[in-house]
Amino acid sequence: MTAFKTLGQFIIERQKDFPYAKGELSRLLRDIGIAAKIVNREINKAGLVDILGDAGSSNIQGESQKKLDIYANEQFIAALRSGGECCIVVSEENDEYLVIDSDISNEANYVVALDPLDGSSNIDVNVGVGTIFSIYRRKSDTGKHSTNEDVLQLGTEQVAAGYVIYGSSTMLVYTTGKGVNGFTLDPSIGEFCLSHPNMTVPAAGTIYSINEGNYIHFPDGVKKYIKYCQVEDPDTNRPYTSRYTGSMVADIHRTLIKGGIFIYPPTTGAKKGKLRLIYECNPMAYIIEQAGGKASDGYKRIMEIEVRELHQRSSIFIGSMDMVLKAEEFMSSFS
Ligand code: AHM
Ligand code: MG
Repeated sequence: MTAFKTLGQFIIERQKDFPYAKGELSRLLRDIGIAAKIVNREINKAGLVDILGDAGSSNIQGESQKKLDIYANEQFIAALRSGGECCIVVSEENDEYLVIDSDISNEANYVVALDPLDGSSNIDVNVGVGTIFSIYRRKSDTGKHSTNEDVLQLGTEQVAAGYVIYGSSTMLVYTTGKGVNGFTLDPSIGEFCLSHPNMTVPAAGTIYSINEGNYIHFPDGVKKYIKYCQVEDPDTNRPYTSRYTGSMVADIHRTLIKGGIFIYPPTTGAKKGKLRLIYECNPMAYIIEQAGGKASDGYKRIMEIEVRELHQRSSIFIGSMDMVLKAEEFMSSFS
């Protein structure tokens, strides 16, 4: 009898919690777990093989694609394709959404949105990177063509979301709307094992996480909130600590465990910030809300933002309830 619980065992145990308990979502999560292990293996040996560096092509946002971005994208899509539960994939690395096989013959009921390798510019310097995923139920009937309705769903319609962090250890953290659980990969047995059950984000944090290099381009509300974080006040433990890795997954993972706020605000050059709503902001918002935290664009709930485009961007203020509420106060008072 093993003392630990693997991701596979946990998913099967929790199957009864799922809204459509036919085992499809369980299989989908299992497939994502398998792809994560394959990507983890490649990332671990990134410095050893000729896989570092640019692949020479660009994605739709004009960012150069790293070889590992492309590799991770292919692995996740291949796992979703062979698993048979996913009909459409939205990926940061693909300009259009990808219909798995023919959408008319496809009986699969789930849409998956992916950032296959977030923070990939950090690979070259051995800082943690991650995969973010978001799962929706298909809206169109099986046997019919998929539509925009399937991919442009509100964040509140997510049935599951999670991330994998390839860091000092590799972890998979996910929610299906019944709390958040974290699993650490044990490389000796090749299994994700439940290590962080029922994760909750501390309501009051003391860490703020933002790229302050962009300070002069921030709106007044953000500038004044940063100054508030830096003011001396023993009652509120200020000045707060600043931490920013440049990998959203790593920064949110720290926020989930230690509390704090992660901000990617609007800037003068990018009115909606940088991060993408469907496969970065919404899944992280779902996880943090499920852990008792809050996710906002500075004024309103991330998961209620209307989704008009596949690669739509949104500003994000996410983390400990008290810190996000305070940042929102500054946004509405000064912006
Ligand atoms: P990516 O998906 O192209 O890797 O970009 C997203 C990343 C986030 O992980 C991170 O929080 C942010 O971009 C960092 O951006 P910046 O360098 O502007 O601070
Ligand atoms: Mg990303």
